[in-house]
Amino acid sequence: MTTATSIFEPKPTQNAPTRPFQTDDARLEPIAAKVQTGARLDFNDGLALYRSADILAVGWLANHVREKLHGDIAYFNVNRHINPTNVCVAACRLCAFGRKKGSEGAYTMALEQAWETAASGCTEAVTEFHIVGGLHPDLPLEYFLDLIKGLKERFPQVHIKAFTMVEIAFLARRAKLSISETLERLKQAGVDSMPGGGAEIFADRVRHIICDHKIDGDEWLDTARLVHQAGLKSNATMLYGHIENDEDRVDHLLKLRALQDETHGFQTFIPLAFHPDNTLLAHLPRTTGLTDIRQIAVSRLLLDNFPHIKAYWQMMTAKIAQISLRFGADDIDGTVIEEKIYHDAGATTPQGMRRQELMRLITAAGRLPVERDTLYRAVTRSEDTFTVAV
Ligand code: V47
Repeated sequence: MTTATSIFEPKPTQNAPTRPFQTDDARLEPIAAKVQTGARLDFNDGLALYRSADILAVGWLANHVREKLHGDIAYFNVNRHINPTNVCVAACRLCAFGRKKGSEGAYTMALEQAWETAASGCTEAVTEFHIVGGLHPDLPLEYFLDLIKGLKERFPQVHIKAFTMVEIAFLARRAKLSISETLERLKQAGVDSMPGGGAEIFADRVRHIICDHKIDGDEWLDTARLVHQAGLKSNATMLYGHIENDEDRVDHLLKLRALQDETHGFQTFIPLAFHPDNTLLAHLPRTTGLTDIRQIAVSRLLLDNFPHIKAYWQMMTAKIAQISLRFGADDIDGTVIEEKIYHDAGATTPQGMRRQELMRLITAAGRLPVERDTLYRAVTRSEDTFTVAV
């Protein structure tokens, strides 16, 4: 057993940048001054970071903040994704995963099947189940409560990170309960924290086009506030690389930052690159490596109150995730084992990655791999069991 340390304690780094900050882009100079003195960046700073041609200078600044917070540490976890159903009433243009009830490819797991899925395909003891799915028109809240209770009975040591703000709001409405009552029921069943999906882009103009039938941006934020007030941690995401502009992205990040000032309930921010294949926006091009790396860096710089920035390897590819560890990210996510949302939308990354391979990627980036649990406590392993530092 070890002891957890504060995220915000300065950590030592063997790779501290020896070069002073340099740039040809005069717009970055005042931003660099703010970053180096720990002052908060504003909306226009965010725009300048998105628009600067000097990606190395933007990366230098993000890396500076990242190393101040985490030194050389880069986190990963041993997790399993479970998607109990892809049946969804929302029909979002951005999504290739959701299916109408009864249509080809639609599935809903029986509870036994979901529990078997949880146990399958992994040879390493997972510390987290990541559970998200579609907005099913008929499944009652009890199905999800039984799913979680059954998982807790079978895998009491595994942290359950389940249901996006969108799913929670939908379940509450169907069960005719308030969000807080629904959260209480989910907590009692065994949900330990919430993932960050469904945030997409908060700006109404964009949201109306990419995910018209989901809760709006304010409702997503209000639900997250209630999650945090219920004593649960959550993550936050932003879907970029579709029809949004720089202003929409800065607006999204600053809204998350404002809520975090209020609740301190977010753990990790995960920028998600739009994958267009098999969606109603399939004509859009994919993001490039440079866009993805810049998004990581700008997120690290604007979200000064978020402890962690995750470069989700399955969405970014392992290679871009690895480079991101020097552009602001301190986490590459986990073993995953089975991924559907990105693979339905054309991802070519493997379905999962072994623990050893995640560690190799991190080490090769000159970082120190630390296995974490969902709450960022260090995990130590012997054979097939693990201990979490408390
Ligand atoms: O909510 C859906 C996005 C999210 C597409 O919290 C798409 O630790 C790109 O939220 N192209 C689900 N993105 C994934 C997610 C997540 C992943 C890993 C870790 C965590 C965490 C959260 O994926 C959805 C939506 O925002 N999404 N379709 C698509 N075609």
